[in-house]
Amino acid sequence: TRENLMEGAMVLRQFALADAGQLLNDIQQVTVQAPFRQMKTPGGHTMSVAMSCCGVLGWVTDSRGYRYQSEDPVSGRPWPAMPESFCKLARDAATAAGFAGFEPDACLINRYQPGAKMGLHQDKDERDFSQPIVSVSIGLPVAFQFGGLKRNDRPVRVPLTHGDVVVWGGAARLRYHGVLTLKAGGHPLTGPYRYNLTFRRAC
Ligand code: MD3
Ligand code: FE
Repeated sequence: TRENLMEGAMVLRQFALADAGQLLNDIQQVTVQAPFRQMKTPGGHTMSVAMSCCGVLGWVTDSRGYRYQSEDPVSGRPWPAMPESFCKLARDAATAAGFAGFEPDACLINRYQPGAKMGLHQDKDERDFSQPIVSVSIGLPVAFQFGGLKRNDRPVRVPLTHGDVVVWGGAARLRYHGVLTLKAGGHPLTGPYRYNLTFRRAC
């Protein structure tokens, strides 16, 4: 099913359900080469979400700031290539949401453990905000927060569950958003974790 969360934000419920096993295999392959790590924010805090990346560009944060770069700072090597299963899903979801021609060059892989969360923020490290962001939820469910264009705009809560795909474009692209604390649980495919893949056109 396709539901319009708000202008520009399309939820494709369970769009990735049939692909979840393949996606998890490919997450495993990528993270052998670029292991999950908890990065530091410019303010010196360690993020509770563990991250890895694949594709031509990866998103990183450290004491110098937030940015995209072509090397994994842990290994000094290029990020692993984006698996075909990732790329195909991102393109198909974007097309289904009205963004045919989306060619992501960056995929951020977020891994939430119990207690992990992501505070309200905007995604604005990319060059072209006319390009959408595609996000894929795998494993444990979580409550997602979708706010406005100002940090103080009261967010709405949206549950995101295994297999859900959201395409954020147009008027939704610069809205504040975040993820509430992951509650402990067990998922048949991911155990204690929630994974989120975010596909972007960074440059
Ligand atoms: C709404 N990740 O990595 S994905 C992120 O579940 C991030 O891991 C969350 O926010 C996660 O930056 C949420 C959903 C998402 C992604 C990008 C957006 C929602 C968005 C950009 C604009 C508006
Ligand atoms: Fe974000």
